[in-house]
Amino acid sequence: MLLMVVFSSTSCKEKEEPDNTADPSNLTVEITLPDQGPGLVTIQASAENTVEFKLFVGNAAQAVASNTTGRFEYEFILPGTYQLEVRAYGTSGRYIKNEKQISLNDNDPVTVGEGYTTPMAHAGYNLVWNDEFDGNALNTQFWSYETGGGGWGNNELQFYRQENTTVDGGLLTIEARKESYQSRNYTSSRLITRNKKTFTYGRVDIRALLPKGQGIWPALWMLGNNITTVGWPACGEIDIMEMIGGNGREKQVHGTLHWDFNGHVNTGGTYTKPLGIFADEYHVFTIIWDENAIKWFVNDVQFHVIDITPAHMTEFHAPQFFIFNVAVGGNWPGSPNDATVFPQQMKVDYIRVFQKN
Ligand SMILES: [Ca+2]
Repeated sequence: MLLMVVFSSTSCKEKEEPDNTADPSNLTVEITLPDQGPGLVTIQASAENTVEFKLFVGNAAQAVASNTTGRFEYEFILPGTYQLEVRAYGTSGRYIKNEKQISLNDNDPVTVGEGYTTPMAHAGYNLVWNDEFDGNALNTQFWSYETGGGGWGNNELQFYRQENTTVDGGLLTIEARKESYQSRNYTSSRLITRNKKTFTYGRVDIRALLPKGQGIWPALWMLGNNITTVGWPACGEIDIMEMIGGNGREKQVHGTLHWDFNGHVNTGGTYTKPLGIFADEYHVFTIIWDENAIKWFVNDVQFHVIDITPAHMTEFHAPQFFIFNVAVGGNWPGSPNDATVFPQQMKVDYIRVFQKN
């Protein structure tokens, strides 16, 4: 990919001194990215009345390089999103600057063919709804966006936007980005099927590739469709899959129920991969939910079951809708750190709901 970026300048004063020397002007910057992945990024700046150019990378206070030609080559080792700033200094001592964010993709992304898959039919069940994420737009007959940045009850750091969701190549992608928007420092997406696709009981298969990194919190889950009238947790919550990013935690996913029993109660189980992490390949996250119990599976291996027959668990005998989201930060994962690579993506290959025939 040869990406040429030209952008306009803003003016800053570094020194306040009356003088008869020249201020710089007309700063333009062209950036050339590697064809694929991280590597050598070339920056060519030009400006008038300029005696020196400086390149800044990330939040560092010191320039990584300076020269009189405006041409810089900087090697990026890791994939991620980086902030670049070029300053042009005039003989006046004052400078003008350009800022630009660049994204360098992973050289070797996980393909949809890697990892476990489940069949389109299960004995004793009918397929009652599925979304294979074909085409190139989210199907709004099934899904709605929930947007906003109020912390979502968990002091989460992201602002949820429609712009962070794409459907392409048979996949739904939700991307968590490090970018400032509406006083938040991260953006992501949250999708729901409320009032559109709700179910009581059945087998749910969701095939997904999970993101990774400290502070990243992907979730595939359900809430009672009556949440707008009875509130949470009286609506009930079925967490099919939650993963908390960060060292040592990315090999685990959690399946949990939340409900009301004289206040909020919850219980759940954890599955730990014998090798690797959930970002290495696709997995299928399944619940089998009937009148008596909810069972959780990863790649058809059951790791937890909860009896839902007690009288205080009426929440789990009523329609629930789906929620897919990638949160950033919050009470459970904690905040991202310098090692967290952005952007991060959760990719969903399909969701299929089966009910007993
Ligand atoms: Ca698909």
